[in-house]
Amino acid sequence: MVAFTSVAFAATTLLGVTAAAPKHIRSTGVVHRITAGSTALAANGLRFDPENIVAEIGDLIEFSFLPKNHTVVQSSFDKPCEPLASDNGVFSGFNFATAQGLSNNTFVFEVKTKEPFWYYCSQTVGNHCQMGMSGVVNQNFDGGKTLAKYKENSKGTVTVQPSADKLKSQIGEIKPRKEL
Ligand SMILES: *[C@@H]1O[C@H](CO)[C@@H](O)[C@H](O)[C@H]1NC(C)=O
Ligand SMILES: *[C@@H]1O[C@H](CO)[C@@H](O)[C@H](O)[C@H]1NC(C)=O
Ligand SMILES: [Cu+2]
Repeated sequence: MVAFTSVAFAATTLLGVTAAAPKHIRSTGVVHRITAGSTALAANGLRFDPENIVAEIGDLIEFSFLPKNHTVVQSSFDKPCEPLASDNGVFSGFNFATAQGLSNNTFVFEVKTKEPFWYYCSQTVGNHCQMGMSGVVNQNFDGGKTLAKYKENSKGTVTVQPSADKLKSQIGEIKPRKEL
């Protein structure tokens, strides 16, 4: 095991793969569970819970969905309620509408960098993103780019969908939800 680890490390170094974007990520086995939609009346249900988490490379982020019809879309800090310009961000698709209780499926993706990962819900009926339905993984707690600021900047924006196909998910997997 020790020998294998050092060989793998040496190979990685030779290929010049940086720690920020490793080709093969070693899974940590840690799963962070986030609920899209909340039962807290104060936010009218339009929240991710928890909405600000710290995760390591190789951790999994698993979203479960409460009513109503939420999504997860990766975004930049600078353009709230819009997908990444590169078009290769995480998108769950509108695959988790539920009338009552948690949806049967979850959306799961792996943490690939320690850079802040911003995301929002792209449901336009009720303007979820503008109402504050957004979150972050690995916020930089030293700077001004806070989740509170992201939410403030969301007001007055127009939500953009990552794809014309509303069901198309990318950079993540739809998996059956397991009762804990
Ligand atoms: C969920 O919302 C999307 C976007 O507003 C809409 O196209 C879709 O029909 C909705 N699905 C359900 C089951 O309500
Ligand atoms: C979720 O699973 C339950 C139990 O298998 C089933 O009765 C229900 O119809 C499913 N809901 C949806 C929206 O598919
Ligand atoms: Cu939503």
